[in-house]
Amino acid sequence: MYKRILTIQDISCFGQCSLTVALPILSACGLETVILPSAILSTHTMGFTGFTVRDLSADIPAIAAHWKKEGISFDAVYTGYLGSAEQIEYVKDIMANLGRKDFLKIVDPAMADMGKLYPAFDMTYVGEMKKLCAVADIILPNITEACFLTDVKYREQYDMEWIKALVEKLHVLGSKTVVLTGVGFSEDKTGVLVSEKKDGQTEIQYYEHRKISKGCHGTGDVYASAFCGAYLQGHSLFNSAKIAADYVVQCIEATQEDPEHTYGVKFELRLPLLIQRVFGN
Ligand code: PXL
Repeated sequence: MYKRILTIQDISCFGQCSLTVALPILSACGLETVILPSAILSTHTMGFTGFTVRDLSADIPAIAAHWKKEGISFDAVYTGYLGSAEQIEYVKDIMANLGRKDFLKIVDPAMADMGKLYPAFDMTYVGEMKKLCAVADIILPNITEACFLTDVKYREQYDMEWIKALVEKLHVLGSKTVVLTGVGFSEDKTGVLVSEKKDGQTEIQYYEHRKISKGCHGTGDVYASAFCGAYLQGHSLFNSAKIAADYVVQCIEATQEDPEHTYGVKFELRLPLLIQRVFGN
């Protein structure tokens, strides 16, 4: 099955995040990958100062109109870091107009980490992101993003009860499926929690794995891209969540011994392992 996915996120020219990781990972997973750059930045915004930003919001309606005229449509859309709060309305239009049968809407509300919003964003953006999550089939927030989306105070330490209540609030926002990343209950462990609403009931599955280091840039994008690749290639929700988690761990392992490589992970070196998992038996 040859599927076509549209991914909408920024191009950080340097820094191994957003489109520069999503395109190669989705392609490696055998998906025809169409890109819509939300903005172009010289680097990503964490750990660099003086980066350039060009917001491409104004170009999006004409691009979408051209696609519509050409009859170009998609099996799935996956959004990440977007250029502006105003842009989110355009993204919702694309979701409403360019989907094929069984169209899947996947939103990574990439806007915050470690208790803080990324420098480019404010509460107006958070408000618009809530609306985008409301129309998504699957959302992939980390705990910080989940807190901003639900107006819950961020915590570093928590238990399963607190996580379950947080996830329930995310469902209330509108999304049937929540893949919550970075959920760990001890120092050296982290994991991913998958929560699905089915006939009014919540079904929760949790995959715990090793935590190698405290936060590497771009791993949220590597995770979401690998998840989308595995899921659209036919793996179950939980299996896709596990494949993506294991891949991120392998990418961090490939990077951690290089003290100069602080801006992203060497995800290219572990693509063969991801391909094996996605296409192997
Ligand atoms: O990895 C998320 C991301 C994407 N794009 C830009 C960023 C970040 C995180 O900081 O700054 C521009």
